[in-house]
Amino acid sequence: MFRRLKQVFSEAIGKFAETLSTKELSHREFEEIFQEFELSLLEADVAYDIVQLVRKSLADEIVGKRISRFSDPAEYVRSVFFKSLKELLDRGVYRGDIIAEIKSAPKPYVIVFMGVNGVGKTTTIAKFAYLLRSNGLNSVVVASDTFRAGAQEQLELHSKRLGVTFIGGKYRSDPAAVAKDGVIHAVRNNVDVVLVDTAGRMHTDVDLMNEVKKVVRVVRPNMKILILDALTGNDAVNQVTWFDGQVGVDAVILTKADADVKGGSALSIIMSLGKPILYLGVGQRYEDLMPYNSEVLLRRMFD
Ligand SMILES: Nc1nc2c(ncn2[C@@H]2O[C@H](COP(=O)(O)OP(=O)(O)OP(=O)(O)O)[C@@H](O)[C@H]2O)c(=O)[nH]1
Ligand SMILES: [Mg+2]
Repeated sequence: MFRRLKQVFSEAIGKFAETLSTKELSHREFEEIFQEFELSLLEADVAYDIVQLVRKSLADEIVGKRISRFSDPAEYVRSVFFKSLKELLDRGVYRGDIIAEIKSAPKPYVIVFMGVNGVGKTTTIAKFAYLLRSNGLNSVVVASDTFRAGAQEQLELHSKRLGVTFIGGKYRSDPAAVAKDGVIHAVRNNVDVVLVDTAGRMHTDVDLMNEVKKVVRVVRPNMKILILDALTGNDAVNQVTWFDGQVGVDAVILTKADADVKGGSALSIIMSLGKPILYLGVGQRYEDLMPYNSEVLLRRMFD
C-alpha cells in the first residue's frame, strides 16, 4: 500500500529541499519542480483534481518562504507535505468512535452494508463481526443477499468460523423480510448488533436500488455503510453520490487498500468522498480492517 507514492513523495521532497537550502523558492521554480512531480503523481493513479489540490496547498506553504539556515530543508519540506496532505486526508475522518456509539445505543444496533458487485461487502461484514467480538459485543449476521447463488453459504461459512448467529432466507425471497427476521432474532436474544449483508447492485439498477431502499425502510438501521473498492478510482465518487441520493450513506469502508500498490487510487478516493471513512480493508483475513486514521496513513507514505 502506497509503495509507489512513497517513492514519488520522497523524490519530490528531495528536489524542493535542494533549492530551498540555497534560497527562497519563486513561483516559477516551484512550478518547474512541481510539473515533474505532477506527472509522477498522475502515473501513480492520483486523480487530476487531487493533484491540483496538492499543488495549491504546497505552493501556499513553500513559495516565497525562506527557511532558517539552522533548520534542515528536507525536514522542513517533509513537514509541509505532511501538513498539506493531512488537511486533505482529514476530510475523511469519522468524528466519533463507532464501537463506543454501539455500546451506548439501545440494543440492537443495526447496520446495513451496501455497495456495487464484488467490492467486499460480505468479507467486510465478517471482519466487522470479528471486530465486534474482540470488543466484547455479540452480533448476528443476516444474509439479505437472496439473489446471488452462493451468497447465503458464503456468509454462513463466515458465521460458523466466527461463532456468530446466521440468519438467512430462501433464494429469491424478499431481502427486507430476511433483514427483519435478523432484527427480530436480535431483539429476542438480546444481541448487541445486527449486520445486514445486501446483494451487490450497480447503482444504476433501479429495481435493485428500490430493494435496498425497502430493506432500509423496514429495519431502520442506525447506520448505512457503503462499501467501496479502493481500486475503483473515480467511479467510487459516483457510487457515493448515487447511493447517497437513493438510500443515504452515513459512512464508508474502503476495501482492498492493500491491493492498490501504487496508492494513488485509494488516496484520491479518500480525498474526494465527502463522507466519513470508518475503516480500510487491508487484506483478506478477519484482522485486516484498519481504523481510518490520517496520521497512520501519512506515516506509511513518509517514513
Ligand atoms: N486484498 C483484499 N481483498 C479483499 C478485501 N475485501 C474483500 N476482498 C476480496 O474481494 C472479493 C469479493 O469480496 P466479497 O466480500 O465477496 O464482495 P461482495 O461485495 O460481498 O460481493 P457480491 O456479494 O458478489 O456483490 C473476495 O475475494 C474477497 O476476499 C480487502 O480488504 N483486501
Ligand atoms: Mg456479498
